[in-house]
Amino acid sequence: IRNGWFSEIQEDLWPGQSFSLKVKKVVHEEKSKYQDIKILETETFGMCLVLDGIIQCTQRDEFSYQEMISFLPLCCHPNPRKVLIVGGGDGGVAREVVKHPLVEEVHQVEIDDRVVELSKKYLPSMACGFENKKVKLTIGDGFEYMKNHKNEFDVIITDSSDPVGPAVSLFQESYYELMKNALRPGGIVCSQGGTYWTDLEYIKKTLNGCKNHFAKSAFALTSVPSYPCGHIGFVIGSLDENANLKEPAIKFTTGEIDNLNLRYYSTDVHRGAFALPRYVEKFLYE
Ligand code: AAT
Repeated sequence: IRNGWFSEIQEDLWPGQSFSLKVKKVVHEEKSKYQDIKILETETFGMCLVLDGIIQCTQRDEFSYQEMISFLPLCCHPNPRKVLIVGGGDGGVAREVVKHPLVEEVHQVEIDDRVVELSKKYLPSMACGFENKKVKLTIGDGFEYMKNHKNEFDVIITDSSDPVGPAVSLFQESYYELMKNALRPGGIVCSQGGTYWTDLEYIKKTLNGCKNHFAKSAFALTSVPSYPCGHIGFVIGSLDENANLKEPAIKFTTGEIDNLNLRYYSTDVHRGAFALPRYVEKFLYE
């Protein structure tokens, strides 16, 4: 933090560029067993969680990411009763997943209990997800957890940090194989996948890892101003060879969307999320 500004500098993942936020106050700072954690109160984006120098979420725009990583896979599944969340220590994805009327049970495995504790204290609008009775939180590594669960979940959402540090394993092909085995028939996965402006090669590698184990796979997008390049993508896979990921299996009406307090996700936004620039479509799919 220099002259009141936090800059998200990460020379390996997004060389030569950085997004900055004007900071009112550094609310908390510590080194946990796994990462450097900062909670910042920003001038215009509300509270912000930073791990190892990378912005994880801000109060102002988190709903775009948390709604989309949750409802894209949930709405692709005709009956998502049991859901697993990997990562997501702020609680925002849990908050979204429990909204879905068919979801009965949510299991979550997060590596760093300090992220959870600090989110409960400083990011209650997200951490409220942990208070729901359907949510069972385990502290541990998502990759290791997956090895011990077979034929259990309908949907697995991987809300992980970027592929540096503890999250690297969650982008590997072997992780997709483990997820396939942890799913029930017809299961769906959705993982944070980066942006095509800086990670196109990496996205292709992750997507191919998914493709090798899932009958259907695709890349979808959402807009998040506080993430690098202002948007982020998701790698989605389905075990159902008849699935059409672009068309929701369950379509909420506008009234239902409003009742669920969804501000970003809608049936039209779901369809549009899979529309990719031609050069990206060609590079990833052809
Ligand atoms: N909800 C949006 C915030 C995140 S948080 C990512 C979470 O993944 C963190 O809480 C981190 O502790 C956790 N995590 C990292 N590695 C693992 C692992 N191996 N097992 C379980 N949890 C893990 C996503 C931010 C995206 C940033 C985009 N630039």
